[in-house]
Amino acid sequence: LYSLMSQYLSRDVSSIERYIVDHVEHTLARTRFNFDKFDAYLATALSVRDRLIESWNDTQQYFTEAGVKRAYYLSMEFLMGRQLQNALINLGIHDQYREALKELGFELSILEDEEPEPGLGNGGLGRLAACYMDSLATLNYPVWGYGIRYQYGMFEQKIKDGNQIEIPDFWLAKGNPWEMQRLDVTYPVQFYGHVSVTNKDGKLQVRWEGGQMVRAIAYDIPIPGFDTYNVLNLRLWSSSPPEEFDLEAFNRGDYFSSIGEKQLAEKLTSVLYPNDSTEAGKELRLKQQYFFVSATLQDIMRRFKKLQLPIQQLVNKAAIQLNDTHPTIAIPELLRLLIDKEGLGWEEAWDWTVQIFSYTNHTVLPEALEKWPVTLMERLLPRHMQIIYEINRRHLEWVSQMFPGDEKILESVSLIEDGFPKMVRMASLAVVGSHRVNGVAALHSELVKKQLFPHFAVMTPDKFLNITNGVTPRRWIVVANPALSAVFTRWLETDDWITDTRLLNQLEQFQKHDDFIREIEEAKRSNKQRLAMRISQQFGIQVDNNALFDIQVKRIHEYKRQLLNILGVIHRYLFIKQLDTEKRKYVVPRVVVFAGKAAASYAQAKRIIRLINGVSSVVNNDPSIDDLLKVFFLPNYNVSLAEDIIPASDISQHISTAGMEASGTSNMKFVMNGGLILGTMDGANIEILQNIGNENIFIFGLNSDQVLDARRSNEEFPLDPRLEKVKQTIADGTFCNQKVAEPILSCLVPKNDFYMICRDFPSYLEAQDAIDEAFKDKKEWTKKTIRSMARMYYFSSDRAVEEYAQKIWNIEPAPFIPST
Ligand code: 26R
Repeated sequence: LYSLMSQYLSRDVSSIERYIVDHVEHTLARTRFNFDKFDAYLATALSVRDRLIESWNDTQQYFTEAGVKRAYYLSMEFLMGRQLQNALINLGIHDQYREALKELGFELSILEDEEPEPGLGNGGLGRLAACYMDSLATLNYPVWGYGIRYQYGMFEQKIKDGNQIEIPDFWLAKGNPWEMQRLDVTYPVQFYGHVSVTNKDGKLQVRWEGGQMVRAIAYDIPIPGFDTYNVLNLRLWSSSPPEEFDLEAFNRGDYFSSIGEKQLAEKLTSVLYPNDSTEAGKELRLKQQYFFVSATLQDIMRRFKKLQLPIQQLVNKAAIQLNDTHPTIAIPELLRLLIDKEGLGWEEAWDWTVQIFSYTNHTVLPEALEKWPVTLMERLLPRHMQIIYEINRRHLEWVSQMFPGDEKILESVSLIEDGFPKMVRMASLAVVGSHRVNGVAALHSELVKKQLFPHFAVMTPDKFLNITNGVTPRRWIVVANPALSAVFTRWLETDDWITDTRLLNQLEQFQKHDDFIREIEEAKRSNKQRLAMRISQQFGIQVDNNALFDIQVKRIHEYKRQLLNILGVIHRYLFIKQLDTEKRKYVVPRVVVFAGKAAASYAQAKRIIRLINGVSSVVNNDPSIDDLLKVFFLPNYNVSLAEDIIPASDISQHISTAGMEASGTSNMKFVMNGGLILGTMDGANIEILQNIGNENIFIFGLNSDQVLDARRSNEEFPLDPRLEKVKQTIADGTFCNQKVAEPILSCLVPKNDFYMICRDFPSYLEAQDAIDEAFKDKKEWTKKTIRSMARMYYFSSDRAVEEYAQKIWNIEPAPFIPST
């Protein structure tokens, strides 16, 4: 158990105590007799960080000495969640720390709750990046993450009178013990200015001059793997004024405007952008993108140059993964560095660039595909715009050789969208500039080829591949669900399943043991109890642990169809209300839980939150339904709340309109924790079904082909009478006022049914009925969850990153073995 780590880490409780007290006295300047909970958390975290730094240094030095090829994961978002518990578990010293703190008079789990949540991401894409870092560290892959150190992460959501309000999240207010500021790692980043061409000895020299200079400062966050000495690095950039900031204005005596300049530079990395389309085209967002890409590529080049190899070797030492299109400006930036700075010719520079880059697509929603106005690009990044035009010129020349005279194809594959204004299509740029393009689930990867890039897929079929998402079993089973983890380890007689999820397959044979079934049920009960406590603290309502916990937690978006869910809840409420006492005996009591944030400017999503809260207060306060139904909207969904909610589900809903959810990743987490899925044939649901068997998942609704057909034909159809009744109740003002109700109701007619809520409603209710029936046989239900858990090993992010390493990056594991 934790054999490797125990050799190198001092694990005895009294020296851990000493480390912690040392930090209390020397780092925090408190006395050992007078420090509060937060100090205790900080001192504990700092003592863990000290251990990580040593392994971090050894690991990185080893990578350099061994000269291994590295991969770089570029992402605008890393939704890491809290670090303390995760680090202690990965290092195998959680129990020892619990003991040490007990000696000092503290309970570890309470200190863990003191940690502010680092919410540097919107949702799925950012959390995926965090899972991948954990797996890459655990599997000893030489990879770095690069991103932005936002001072304000995802906003904090409060609910007031049923409405969402957004509170700025200044998560760094009390300091961040997990980061190391690197004042020695800084780079200048340039914006605006102009391009000049001079003739030097018959050779054209291109220079990008003038404009604004900003400085990037590195902050490093150590990423420990599980049961390995290796520690990876996540490098986040923060903006600051350049050292010699507007000295001129300063010398003119214009002190205040020179300070204004300084503040502008700092603003660059201050806030995470929400994933909503109305924010698209914003100059500051493009500046963030280039800022982090420019600093990252300078850093990668500096690391490469330390190896003192010819520049031709770069492709053998570096692979760069673009997490969605957000860092795509890295493609013209690398070309610029190779051509303008290193003096290479276009052909060679282009060849290597394509070999180095690869791109992951995370959405097919047209409104989420990034496009930047050409005019903005020309102003902000004049040299890059020239380079993009040259890429496009050569690209179109090549295409027209393949399809001579086909203007339509040229228009569709051009990197520039011809319109008013002209736009640069970042996704097309990412495809052209990468040697691999992947989707994140089997269906999604097909849609990437057929819907998004049909011509590219014909011209370069080998570029495209699927790598189905995965999630880390460390955070999503071991950290989130200690009760279940203990059952797994007890019955498997090893905890090797934590790094080899295939072993979970052995659990299936235990479904014939009543003891095993009882222990699994007991773990679920304790997790439901934990969530029930949270609910009773927040709402003052006691819920029944035996009720079916029915959960939908994710960003609020029309395509994710929280609306379909709440319409179903209203139907259930009306249905129960008209039952007599005798019939009510057969109703399965339900606790329905929602959580999720709406982008601040997404009006329809906010109305849906308002409706959910309206239904919640009516239903929860109606004594006439005998507590057979309760509805809650838990505010401020984030990673730590997810850790509490996910293990407590009996059913979770993943009910996006088919073809619209790229993958989903919480679906995997729920099933791994012994919850069943109510879902559509979309994203990774399809592969989950294939792996666990269709008797263990509740599927309903149109599939993606049928959705397209329905949209094309736009046929009239009669509304389900039950839906009519639900609509009528909403229209009556039972749950919310007309200003909220009307725009919601207007979508619930066949001709406006873009998200197929009307069409899927009847089959949704049928699936819900099937769930009630199945839940009545408790033992059989538990067996379903056991078979599901046992068959989920494919969805570990360990499997996913291995595929990236082998099929895209061409890198090998590089474990550092310290000499004792
Ligand atoms: C352009 C911009 C402001 C923006 C749009 C959309 C920024 C961020 C997003 C978020 C998207 C790209 C996202 O999170 N996609 C999700 O990625 C997950 C990981 O692959 C998938 O599981 C999930 O289905 C998908 O919605």
